[in-house]
Parts: sequence; structure tokens; C-alpha cells
Amino acid sequence: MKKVIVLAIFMVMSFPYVQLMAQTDAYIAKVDSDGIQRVQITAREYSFTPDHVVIRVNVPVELSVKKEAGFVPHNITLNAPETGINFSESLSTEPIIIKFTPVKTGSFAFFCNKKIPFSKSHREKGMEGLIEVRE
Ligand SMILES: [Cu+2]
Repeated sequence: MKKVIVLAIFMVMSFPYVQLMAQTDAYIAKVDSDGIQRVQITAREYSFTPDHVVIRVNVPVELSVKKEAGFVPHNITLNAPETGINFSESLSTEPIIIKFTPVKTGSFAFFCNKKIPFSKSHREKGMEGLIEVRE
């Protein structure tokens, strides 16, 4: 009986942890037959899905980015010109395509730079993610 209780407590406690792990799984981009890595990203209040994207260096990328319906404006921003990644685009429910070719490896943060006065920025509320460029 004691074992059952311990197991039950363990399962209840580990459940949120497992969910958290699932959310932070990296999306690893595949290279399509035309040589382009295509990734879809969706913005919502206040997060991006996926929030961790792995791409290959020196291979062209097309990000297709949209936001869920809602009145709050959002954008997607990543300013790292030395890596070949440099954009800031307003988002709507119609996907936009952002094209670039990463020329450096490393991890670079993308985020929504919206902020209204006297409130936390969208980035502080969780609207950020990581583009990881690998060999
Ligand atoms: Cu936003």
C-alpha cells in the first residue's frame, strides 16, 4: 500500500515536469528537396510555438510566421546582422514568409518587441524563443 501511495505522489508530481519538457522540445528543421529549410512559427499571448528552432548554417531558411486571432498586436524580431539573421516583422493571422541564410553558428533570441507603458513587455511575458544555428 505504501508503495502505491509513493508511486501516486511521484506520478502527480512528475506530470507538470513532463509537460514542461514537452513544451521546450526543440523543433529541428529539415532541408526540403529544393534546398530550403522551412519552419512554421505561431505567436499567441504570450508565447511562440515552437520556441526553440534548430537550423543548419549556410542553408537558406524560410520562416512562415503568423499569429492567432486577437486584438493584441505582435511582431517577431531578431537582430543579429553579423549572422545573416536580421528581421522585425508585424504579424497577422495570414502567415508571412521571412527569408534568410544563417552564416554563423550559435543561439540567437527572437522575440516580440511590443510593450505598452506601465506594463511588462511581451518579451518579459514570455514571447521569446531561440534560433539555434548548427553545423
Ligand atoms: Cu507581442
